[in-house]
Amino acid sequence: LSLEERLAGYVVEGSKEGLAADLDEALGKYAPLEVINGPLMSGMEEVGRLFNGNELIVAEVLQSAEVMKAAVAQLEPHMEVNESAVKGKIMLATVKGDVHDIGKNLVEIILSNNGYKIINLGIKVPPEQIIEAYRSEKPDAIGLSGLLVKSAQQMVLTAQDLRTAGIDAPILVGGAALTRKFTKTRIAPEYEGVVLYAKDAMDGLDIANKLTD
Ligand code: B1M
Repeated sequence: LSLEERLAGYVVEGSKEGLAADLDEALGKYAPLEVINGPLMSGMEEVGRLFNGNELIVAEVLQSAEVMKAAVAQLEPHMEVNESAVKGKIMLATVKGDVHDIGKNLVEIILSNNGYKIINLGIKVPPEQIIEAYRSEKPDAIGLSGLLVKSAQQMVLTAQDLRTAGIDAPILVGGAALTRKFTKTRIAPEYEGVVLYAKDAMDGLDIANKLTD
């Protein structure tokens, strides 16, 4: 197997044996984010496909998630750090009812490596908690992540609750079940401030940079 196939394989198999050495080798060829967005993500996509086809159970997907997290942790210190002054403060949360946090945590890494102070509220965060944290932290933007179809709907509810609470800071949304169109037609109309869709973590950084420029 090629290096790329082996890297995807660790995620699919949920096995860490040999992972560290292969990641070191990959760092000689690729930037850390290319390793994540390339072979590791294609492994995750395969896991999603297998899980969808009932060929994997949740416990196995959880092991794949562990491998992904370990890989990201090993790659993180090699990522480019932009030593600029603090550009802004961004709050991140996986919405109520959703436990998926690998994407959100990747967004945290990318933003904090590029001058942002991050308040990470974790997973399954209800709107009340986001509102409370917003009032005490006063971030420049609120980032919402969610991977389930019902999480897209939860973002609509969250936006409504934020508006009712009088909050109009920019909202950045991302996650697999979401689209730019859903963001524009379903979430944005429910909110006073701007609502922007990011397709991945780098896109999230570009948007944050535009917002704080
Ligand atoms: Co779940 N899961 N899962 N899962 N899981 C999906 C999402 C699913 C598509 C799999 C499938 O069926 N094919 C499916 C959703 C179906 C749907 O609603 N349409 C699914 C399901 C059904 C479930 C459960 C319901 C299963 C069950 O219990 N029966 C359950 C849900 C529990 C809950 O949330 N209440 C569940 C549980 C789990 C695990 C716990 C086992 C594990 C998560 C572990 C963890 O996160 N700590 C897990 C995993 C790993 C997945 C898949 C396989 C991979 C997700 C992932 O980490 N991808 C996923 C299938 C898939 O996506 N291929 C699946 C890698 C990550 C880097 O990508 O998070 O998309 P992603 O982030 C991207 C972009 O989306 C974007 O940037 C990142 C890349 O740079 N992004 C943002 C994300 N958030 C952003 C925020 C931003 C900006 C960009 O700004 C704020």
